Amino acid sequence: MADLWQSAMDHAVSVARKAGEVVREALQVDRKVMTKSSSVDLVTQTDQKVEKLIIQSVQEKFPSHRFIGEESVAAGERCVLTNEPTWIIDPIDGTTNFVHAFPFVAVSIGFCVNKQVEFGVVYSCLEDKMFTARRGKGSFCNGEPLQVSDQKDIKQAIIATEFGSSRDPEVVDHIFSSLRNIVSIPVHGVRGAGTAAINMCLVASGCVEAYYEIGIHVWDVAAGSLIVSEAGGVLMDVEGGQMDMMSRRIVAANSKIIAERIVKEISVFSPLRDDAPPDGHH
Ligand code: LIP
Repeated sequence: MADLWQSAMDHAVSVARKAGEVVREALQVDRKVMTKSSSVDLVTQTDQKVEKLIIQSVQEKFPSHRFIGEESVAAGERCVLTNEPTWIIDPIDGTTNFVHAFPFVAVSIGFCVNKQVEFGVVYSCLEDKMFTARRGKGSFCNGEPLQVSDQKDIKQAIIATEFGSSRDPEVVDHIFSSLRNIVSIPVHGVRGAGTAAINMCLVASGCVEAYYEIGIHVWDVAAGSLIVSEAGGVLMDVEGGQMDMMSRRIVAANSKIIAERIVKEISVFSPLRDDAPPDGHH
């Protein structure tokens, strides 16, 4: 099996690079925006085109594999992770950035077997940085090994987070309450690249000590989660305990100490799970 997954990973890297080319070209022409769950949850024809391109190319090589894709789910497909080999795809992570030409846009491809991420590929296509991780084999950026920061003092840390794509006043209150607590620790700074995948690559690269967010989806974090853990980092739920990829909540940090410190400051809420049944219960 090990060799099979290696060839799947090689394929993921090459298709991510191709997808990145399409994204780069489209940045010049396709800025026609549509909306999904809210007026700030954006999608473009390029998201849909790139997801199709990736799925078709993978299907040709691995016809029995399954897919969870951001735009396929938006189009009504169920988001269910089984034990079968499954490709979890975000064709453009950072769609809002793409629409505004803010220069952090990623193609994110995670690959799970038995619900465990076997490899993750995040291509930051405007920076031309290819982040990769294979379970048990480390994380890399353009072939160079990655290592999380060794800073354990939260007061010397930079924390990454996002404002997300909900403008529900209650959600906004939670976001600002967490942010206020964290800024007031005080930390060195708070940053956000506008994409979960790139924020996680920044944790893996040692540029920020942690990233947390509530409201992300499995396709935003599947690949990045392995890139963080293979670079020596930890993943946690926002209430502590094990991170659940379908829960739409994540803390990714350089260490358990930093993750647990962040958890203390997060104003917690629970969005509808990615794998919630269509009748919409929590
Ligand atoms: C984005 C995430 C980001 C989050 C946004 C959005 P998209 O993904 O990466 O962290 O704050 O709301 O979900 O929609 O650009 O793929």
